[in-house]
Amino acid sequence: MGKYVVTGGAGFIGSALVRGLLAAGARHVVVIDNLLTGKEKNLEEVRSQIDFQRADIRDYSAIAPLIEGAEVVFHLAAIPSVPRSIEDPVPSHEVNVDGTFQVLRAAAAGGVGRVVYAASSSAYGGSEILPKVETMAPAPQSPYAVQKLAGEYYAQVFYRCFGLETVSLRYFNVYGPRQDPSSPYSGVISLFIRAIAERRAPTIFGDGEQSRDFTYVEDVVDATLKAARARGVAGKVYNAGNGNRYTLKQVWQTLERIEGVEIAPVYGPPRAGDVRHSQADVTAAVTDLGLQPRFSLEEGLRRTLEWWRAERG
Ligand code: UD2
Repeated sequence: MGKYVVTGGAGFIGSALVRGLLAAGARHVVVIDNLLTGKEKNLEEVRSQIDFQRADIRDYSAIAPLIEGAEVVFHLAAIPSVPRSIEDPVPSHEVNVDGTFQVLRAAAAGGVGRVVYAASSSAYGGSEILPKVETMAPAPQSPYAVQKLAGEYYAQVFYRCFGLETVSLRYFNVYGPRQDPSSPYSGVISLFIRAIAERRAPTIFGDGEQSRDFTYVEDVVDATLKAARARGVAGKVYNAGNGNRYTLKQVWQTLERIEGVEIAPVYGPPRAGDVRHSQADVTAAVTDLGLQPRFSLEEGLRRTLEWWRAERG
């Protein structure tokens, strides 16, 4: 087996992917992370099995030698969050667009076998039609959504113009262990998990009837590893979701049921750039990649709660 590179490998999803690669037998895993949102702690028990490189994806000369000759580059490094991209658009633009360009450029120059790019369900934006199918016209409604979509377009163009094999996976609201609730931009489930564990009320922005295809991190890791191996998928874009859809109210109620408590949420104003409903059509990913989501929302929430409690003793 060759060299595998994970950009953003110290992040929430990236560190789960690193574990997935090692479990699948990979022996040479290079992690590129600038530790802006990632944490070395996320890689704690696997640290000795990987080559950790603190580098910024915007810095071509730093990343090019690390990427050169890789069998697969998993490009997950990004500054996530819709509201963050509205409040502070420059860093997210630079990392998500310019950084992605530099990773693709280094991969093309370095003879990389394939790049799997972590795209986002936010590309679909406000379109009313559900579920969201890859053939729909994108309708991004935040800088973050535009940035992740630009990365997809770049990935496709690097295949068409430079022959670099790329596959983009539109991740749908991923949650699970190691998702950090400590920032105001944290994913909603990480915030809900902390709230229920501490017996506090969560804040819901809007009426709580907005819905998401919440996807457990191990399912997304599985999809990502499959995208690295699948044949005939170069230059394509796939949904990596569950195919389900839950409102925020339903997620909170599920947590209340699991924990056997009742805590009324606090409601705040709706968030700018927020998408109303999101749900993946996974037909293409099932057919072409062999996608096989295994975790129901309840099972995923139980596992995430278990992790939260173990972490905090
Ligand atoms: C978007 C993408 C997702 C991923 C993510 C990265 C969509 C549909 N999804 O997630 O695939 O790329 O960006 O950041 O575009 N909320 C609350 N209370 C809170 C926090 C959030 O009510 O304390 C709401 C928020 O207004 C939204 C929902 O929860 O309606 C989900 O928010 P999020 O930040 O977890 O993720 P989202 O959907 O922006």
